[in-house]
Amino acid sequence: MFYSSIAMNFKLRTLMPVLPALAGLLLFVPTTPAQSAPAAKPTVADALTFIASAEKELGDMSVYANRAQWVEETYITDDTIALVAEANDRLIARETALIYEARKFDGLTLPPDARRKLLLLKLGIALAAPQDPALRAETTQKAAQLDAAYGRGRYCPDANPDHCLGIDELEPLMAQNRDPKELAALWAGWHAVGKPMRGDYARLAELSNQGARELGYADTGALWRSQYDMTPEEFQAEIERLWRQVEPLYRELHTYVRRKLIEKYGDDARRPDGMIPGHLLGNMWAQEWGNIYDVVAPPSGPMPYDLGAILKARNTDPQQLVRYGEGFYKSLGFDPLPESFWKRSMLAHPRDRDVVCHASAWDIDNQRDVRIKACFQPTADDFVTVHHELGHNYYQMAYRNQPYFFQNGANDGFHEAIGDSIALNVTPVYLKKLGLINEVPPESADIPLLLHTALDKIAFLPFGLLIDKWRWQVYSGQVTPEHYNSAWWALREKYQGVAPPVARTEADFDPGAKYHIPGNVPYMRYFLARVYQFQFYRAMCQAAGYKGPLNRCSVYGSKEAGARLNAMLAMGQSKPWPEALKVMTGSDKADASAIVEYFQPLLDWLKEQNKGEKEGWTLPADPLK
Ligand code: X8Z
Ligand code: ZN
Repeated sequence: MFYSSIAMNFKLRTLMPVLPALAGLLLFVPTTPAQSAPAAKPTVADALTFIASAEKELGDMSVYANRAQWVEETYITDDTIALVAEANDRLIARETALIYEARKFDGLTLPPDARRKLLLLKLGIALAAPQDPALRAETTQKAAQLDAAYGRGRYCPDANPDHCLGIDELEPLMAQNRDPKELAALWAGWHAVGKPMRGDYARLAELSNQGARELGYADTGALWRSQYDMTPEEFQAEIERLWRQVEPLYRELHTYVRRKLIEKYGDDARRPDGMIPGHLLGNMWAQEWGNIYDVVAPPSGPMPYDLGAILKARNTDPQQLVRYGEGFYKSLGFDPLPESFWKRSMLAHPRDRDVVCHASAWDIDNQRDVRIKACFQPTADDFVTVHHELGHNYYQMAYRNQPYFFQNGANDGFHEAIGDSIALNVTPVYLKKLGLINEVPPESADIPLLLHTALDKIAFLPFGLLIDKWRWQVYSGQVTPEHYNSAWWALREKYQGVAPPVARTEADFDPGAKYHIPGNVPYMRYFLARVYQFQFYRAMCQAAGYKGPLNRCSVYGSKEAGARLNAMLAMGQSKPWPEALKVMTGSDKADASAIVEYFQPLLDWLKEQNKGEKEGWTLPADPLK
């Protein structure tokens, strides 16, 4: 299984009461000989045998599909695209058939683990495909082609075909360039990669919706929202509850950053509606803003150190970057990464072929063949990404002794939160231990450090929320293909208060320029993870016996914190996520109080800075109304 790509989604399973809609599945049960003769009523023993054999079969098939996808994403050719589509086609076909077959055990009283495994089997398919073999093949081909189209995406400045840039090269430019015209050109150049995807994306949405409906869901969005041990409606309410808790922090940050950008860029940053132009925030998608710290820093608070510059000056290579991350996990008591990790991972952009650079963590054999695929650069962003990806790999290794159906995160947001909760421990004290900085800055540097972290963590929240709000609208049919781009921007404007730097029309398909859309990776997990990671981090700090302001805690070297974390990781998906959360934090409720506590000193400071400043922005009329 791998985080993140298409086939990974097959293992996104969680405990849910069987949806009433699944009763409709009877209509689709393929005719088998057993149905023509009166079949003996299945027994509990039959169910256990079925589960054991389904686990073995799907486990074996997943290894093959993982290998195919690994080869494709690290060597994109028309042949590898075809191979991965075929492997996924076979896997979806078998999984779908097993889902139907499992229905015959519905009336039985099974042991709790067996019942959960059957539920996870039934609910855990994220790229649903129609039963019809031709349509299923079209689904997996479209999915593989879109993923590859993103990987192959390039921007060639001045239309010079000899000088083309991939996203791994564009990202550092977006981070460092401070010329609004050049930034707008980089932004528009990369966003053009989405354009040709629109038709394929619309077709894939149609096909996966058909597959979801055949399985008894309203649409693919409803299928995705069913993965959280609660009904899709309860999940939506949960998301809104968390957003309400954190939205005030975002609005304060937005107000402050907008003023600072206007101070620096003047009319290039000023808009009558109060929104921020999306190319000035140091990130291609304006999803994390830490890279423009220098632009928004208070005069009294330059960043005490520039981690990116330090890594660069030391010529830190991708392997060394990962060694730093591994060192943290080892200090908590986790094993070193297996030798095969170093041999088989792809940590840098190979010079001679197309690859999917977007970072992901893989578990090829559901045992210890874990890997990272990334095009790491010596930047502060990638320092965090290393910890993020290793969080996936250590989760995968921690639950490897679980039965196959339980080898997954408690929910997908947990999987995304682990590595980030570790990265929160990268404090000045820790960096000094690594020898990356010489002096620990005084406590007066807390506000600059918190502001820097908030630019990444808080700025991300509305972005994390809106990506799947858009997809849910697409899947439900509320947004049709001719409104894809305007609906995308309506959400970006509403939640982020961020506007496109150049005019957009329906000739553009800007969602395609964000990996997870062509890559078919659900995104609400990252919103959840932003909340969970502070809960996990606070719990680790408590386990380590830390007392003091949360933002200064680092659990480096604490075996107690490691044991607490490992207890949750080792459970995999064997229990509903609230139980896993309880093991880690003592509470079974997702709760933004930890993130609020962490940033409270900054929030007070921002309110002070924003005095007299008009907060918020106005929206244009809704294009759909
Ligand atoms: O996609 C990722 C990881 C791989 S699961 C690098 N992230 C999201 C993104 O880049 O958009 C991590 C943060 C959000
Ligand atoms: Zn991730």
